Amino acid sequence: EAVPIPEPPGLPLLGNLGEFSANPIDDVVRLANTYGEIYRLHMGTRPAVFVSTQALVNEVCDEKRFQKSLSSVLRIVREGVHDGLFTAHSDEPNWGKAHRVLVPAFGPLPIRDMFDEMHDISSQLALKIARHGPHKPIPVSDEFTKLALDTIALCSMDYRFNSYYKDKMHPFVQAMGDFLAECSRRNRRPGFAPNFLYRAANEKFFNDIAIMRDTANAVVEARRKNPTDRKDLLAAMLNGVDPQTGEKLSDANITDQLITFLIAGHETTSGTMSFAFYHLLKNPSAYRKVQEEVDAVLGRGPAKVEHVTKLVYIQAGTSQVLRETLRLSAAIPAFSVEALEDTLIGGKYLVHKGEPITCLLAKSHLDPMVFGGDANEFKPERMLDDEFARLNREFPNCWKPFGNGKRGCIGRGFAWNEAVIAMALLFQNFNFSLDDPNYQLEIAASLTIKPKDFFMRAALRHGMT
Ligand code: MNH
Repeated sequence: EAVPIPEPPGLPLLGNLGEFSANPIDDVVRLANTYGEIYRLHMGTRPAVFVSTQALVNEVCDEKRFQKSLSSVLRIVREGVHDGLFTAHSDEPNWGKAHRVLVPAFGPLPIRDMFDEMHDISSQLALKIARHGPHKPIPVSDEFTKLALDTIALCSMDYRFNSYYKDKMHPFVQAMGDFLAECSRRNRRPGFAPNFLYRAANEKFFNDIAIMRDTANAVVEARRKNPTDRKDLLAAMLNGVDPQTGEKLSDANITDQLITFLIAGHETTSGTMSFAFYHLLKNPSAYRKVQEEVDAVLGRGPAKVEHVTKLVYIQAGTSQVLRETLRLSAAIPAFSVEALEDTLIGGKYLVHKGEPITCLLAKSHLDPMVFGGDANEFKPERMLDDEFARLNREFPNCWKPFGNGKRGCIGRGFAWNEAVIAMALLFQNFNFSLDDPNYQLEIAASLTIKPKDFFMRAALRHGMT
């Protein structure tokens, strides 16, 4: 009954490593286009299965049979952040402990309370754009990276990177980008390659990790010097007691968590916002609807916390745009699980206990069985609440940009609020246009994706609000 899983031909020892270019996501999508709903590669000697339809993704999202896998690139990321929340095995004690201690800090009420600080950073971006004037090409991904890094650090750690007041990105951003890129390269390095061939790269890898740890430790240091009664993420890390074990997080674990949150909390949100602007600038009717929604909710007055929920519920506006953006351009374009026991998936493909199965969102989010013949088009209408609910009911796990189950994203509400506030402020104040009307989307990929060399312009609609 078992049918063999297609395997592209490879070489001894190297396996299929020859398939990979500088943009591994493009490569695995290309292989899905050739080999279909499931295939297996050999990363050197390590097997790796890739699934790319809603039906197979749905099956492997069953937490009774599958769990989050760290056999893929995340096993390398662990060298930097160990058993931090993102890279811990589900059965490692520090995962449960940190999960219980940190989840409350990202609940709806704490996030609502972050409005003023999210607004603060968004206004910095708006003022900067206004002062540069309508002819300045805005490097979209860079500006949103600053927004997201400053926002996560201010809201959850009361720490100001003040990225908009600096010419260069904070060294953390460079170190993080290089670290993630190196993780991806190491993941595609043949197992037999002797270490000395990579001496310079290895030195830089550990130096980048040190820069990230220094940044995290500076944040903790700043808090210890200036005690507050804020109830933010950092407070939860420093003072929180796990109800189950009665223990607090260790200092080393706090460093791991801070780096994890600084990385996970800004790479993805900035990519999502950059893609949202890309899709809106390429789709004038969707752009118009967001504009109308923002004008209807905010008018010319100051943005307030009550506006956020209204922007989330009005039809075919900001919220649907974010959902559709995360479908077509999921900032984390794949995540991996593994079977708890050898098992058949799709009723016929044998996968082995522990071998990573990567859910290719970049492909399953385009499944024509779910999204129809226009699956590749940007249509926020399909994300209206009723339609979105129907899709998720009829095709469970068809939309997975925040990962799965108990290992799903802890910062989803945070990211959503941040993006809605920033978009509201930006649309209230500016008319945006493409810097190059013929811009063709190119993807810059590390563990997350962003539009590459993407520039827009912004003209004030009226005086700043
Ligand atoms: Mn987030 C896990 C996507 C914003 C912190 N996040 C995940 C996963 C995905 C994901 C996918 C699961 C990865 C896996 O299975 O290996 N996250 C996103 C996206 C956005 C995002 C698309 C924005 C848009 N994430 C954020 C923000 C924060 C954050 C903002 C922090 C404030 N995410 C996390 C953490 C985890 C995670 C921490 C790991 C949770 C766990 O495993 O317990």
